[in-house]
Amino acid sequence: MVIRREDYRPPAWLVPEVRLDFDLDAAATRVRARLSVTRNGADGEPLRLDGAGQVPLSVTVDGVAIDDWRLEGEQLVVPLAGAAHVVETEVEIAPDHNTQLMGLYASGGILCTQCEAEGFRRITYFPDRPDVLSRYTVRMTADAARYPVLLANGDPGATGTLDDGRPGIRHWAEWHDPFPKPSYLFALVAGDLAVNRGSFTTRSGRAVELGIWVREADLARTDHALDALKTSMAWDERVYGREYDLDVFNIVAVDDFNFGAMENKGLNIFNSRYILADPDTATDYDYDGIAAVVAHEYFHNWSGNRITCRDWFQLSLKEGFTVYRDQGFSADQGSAAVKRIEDVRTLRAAQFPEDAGPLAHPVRPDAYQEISNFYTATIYNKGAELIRMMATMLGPVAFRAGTDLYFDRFDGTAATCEDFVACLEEASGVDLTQFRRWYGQAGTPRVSASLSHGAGGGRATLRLAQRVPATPGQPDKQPMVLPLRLRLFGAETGRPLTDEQLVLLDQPAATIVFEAVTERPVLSINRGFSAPVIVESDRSAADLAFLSAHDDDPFARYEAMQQLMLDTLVAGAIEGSADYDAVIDAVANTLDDPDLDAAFVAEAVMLPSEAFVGDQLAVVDPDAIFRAREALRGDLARRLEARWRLAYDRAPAVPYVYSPDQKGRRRLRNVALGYLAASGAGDAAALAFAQFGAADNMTDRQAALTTLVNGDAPERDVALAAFHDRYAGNGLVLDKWFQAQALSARDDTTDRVAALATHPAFTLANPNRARSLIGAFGANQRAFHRADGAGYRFLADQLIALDRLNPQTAAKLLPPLGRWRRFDAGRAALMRAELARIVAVPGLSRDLFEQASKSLE
Ligand code: B3K
Ligand code: ZN
Repeated sequence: MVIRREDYRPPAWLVPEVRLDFDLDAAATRVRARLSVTRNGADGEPLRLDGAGQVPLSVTVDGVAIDDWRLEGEQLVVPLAGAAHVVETEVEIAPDHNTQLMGLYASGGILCTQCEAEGFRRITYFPDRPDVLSRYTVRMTADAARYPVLLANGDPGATGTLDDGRPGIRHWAEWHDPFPKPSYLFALVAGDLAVNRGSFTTRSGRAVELGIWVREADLARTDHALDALKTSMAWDERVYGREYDLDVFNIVAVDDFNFGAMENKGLNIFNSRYILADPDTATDYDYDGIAAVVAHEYFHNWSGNRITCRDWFQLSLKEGFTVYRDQGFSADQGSAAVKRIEDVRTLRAAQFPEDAGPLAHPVRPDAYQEISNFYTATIYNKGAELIRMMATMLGPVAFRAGTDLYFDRFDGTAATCEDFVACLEEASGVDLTQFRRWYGQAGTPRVSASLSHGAGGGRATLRLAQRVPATPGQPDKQPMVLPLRLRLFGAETGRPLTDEQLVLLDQPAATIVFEAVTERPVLSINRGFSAPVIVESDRSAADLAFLSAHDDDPFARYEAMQQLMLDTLVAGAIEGSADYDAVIDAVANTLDDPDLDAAFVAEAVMLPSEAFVGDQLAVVDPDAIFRAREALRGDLARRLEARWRLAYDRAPAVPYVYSPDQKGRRRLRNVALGYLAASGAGDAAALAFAQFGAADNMTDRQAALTTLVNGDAPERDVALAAFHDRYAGNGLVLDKWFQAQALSARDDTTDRVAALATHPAFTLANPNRARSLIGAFGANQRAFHRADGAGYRFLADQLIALDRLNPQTAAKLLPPLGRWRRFDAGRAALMRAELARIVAVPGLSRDLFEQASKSLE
């Protein structure tokens, strides 16, 4: 069934108050729900409550059992006259049979919930839609030994023990959340948990008790998350004027979780990989990710919880804005330039391909079959870019005035993307009428930029044109508003010739004239990646090399280097060889520049991914791309070997501290190690193996392992075995072991991955483990796209098996198979055959069916 945005109707009944009573047990949990309902629509409309899988054991209205209820599909329909009633239902559910990890489920002995988007209906009958906001009171009763800790949303209330004649001691706890919220923000947790406590005093003096709840054995790895939480709380007060509003804020980490984390009001539930860290088991990248996700979920308290979404088509209202907010937070913790580089890389790796493929959809979609499929890079990351563009156009002061207005006006409501844009517009006076097209039109705009310079007159002319490609269901596009930050530099002197200006390209084409340009200008455009577009310019290799050395915008400097590398790799992939000199000189210059910090250098000297090179080609040839990239990599490695050694030695391993400076040094050192291995230097494997053994932290150990896993030195198997044995008890680190092998550049990776799927430690039941092998493999361009189709067959087999357990996670891993249009006829046919095989599976989930069938179209 297709759900359409245009069909939105306000709910017929509201539920201002709800009381839930849980008798918790892993095998059979009883849920009694008491809903105070008030009519919101026309007389005669019955009350419709969503359910999924359960049957009502009893239904009462105003205390009297009724029998005129009926089931329509999974909905419980209760005929009601009048304006207000109390409706009570009782159901029984089985958390330990819940492999979908939606609703109430068990993870390693902990009972926990995940309700967004439509999981609450798997717990109890309810109008499970985000525009029904209720005050919740929750009572949980459970075995005191097995579930000593009982948590829910809001603030804690009464507790007690009871002697009801059942074996063991049972206890109960009540929680009350004074803030009306939609059902998707409901949460409870019951388990044997230890807590790392902290406190935060808000700027108005409210004392908040913080708690990070984990298994006792993991307690020592929770300090970083707790620090990140406190830093986030202070940041949101300072930057957005947002203060926390309850007396407690709890976070629980569980091992089985479908995505990163969930912003349930006052009780965030996290995938343990975004909480647990110590130097021995987590990389710098993991530390960054933890801080970003802790901040993201915390920021949702305002952008998502205090103001939620009217319907799921508005998902980017909370997700795009909250990603923008967490990006700003992370940028403030270290190098803003490097953070921007990382965010743009993510956008290009995940969102651009989505926008160019069969699953392309606007930031505010028009229709869906399964909402879980729309938690995408487009909603999240492109959504954040839309906010960023508006912030750029308004400037910081007006943007903040706009967000203040939004938070003030819509607090306590379920709002729309339009509401948000209208607030920015009203507070700033900037007309965003045409900008709104960004919400409705899918596809990545392409901008062509051509700069000419009249010989004598000193006049430079910049010709810009935009084109938005057709996407499924949207053949014709209107021109967008593209905010392009640009500046000209003098090719001879290296000096800026103009100030930076913000050009709003809102027509199909525009010409910009610069007077009195006294030397040949070089164009720096889309600085800071001010618009999420693809720029096609006619800049020469020499001009790109020039910008990579002279641009004063660090992102533009990085971008020039990337473009230079990309052009070289594309030429190499198409022609079989290319001139590497410009890249080699530019990389040497960057390595030699004493003014650049290590983190930036590391980013700048890394080659674009194989996938990104493929995105530039009319027909992707994974083998040719791999060869071209290895050739350039090898040449860079050999011709600059002395410099890589210097870079490696200049950043000696020191006792681990997670700080921006040390992180950057480790990154550069490990990039240098990778190049040394690519140079074929006789000592490279020994160097990597020595680093693997001596490292006092996971960043260096994993980098060394990755280097070895990509090669065939004898140290490879020794390191893999040692790593496995050392971390056999740590699931999150074992994920790294699987992932390193799934991403390996070796020829035999496809077969090895298939063998790893039968390893005793591999399981599809844990989403992190499934992603570490199958998800990583789908991203391995050469191994996945092996010409005989073995990679496609493997992925399809795994997805079909995973779909029976966990449709949501299976559907997330499908997109690599849907890119068949980008490949040669042979591969395309093999990919389509696997998609067709998936679609034909009897009893396939709606999740996987939607993704696979759309991918076939
Ligand atoms: N809002 C959740 C994501 C829920 C995904 C449901 N399929 C986490 C987040 O974005 O913060
Ligand atoms: Zn979010």
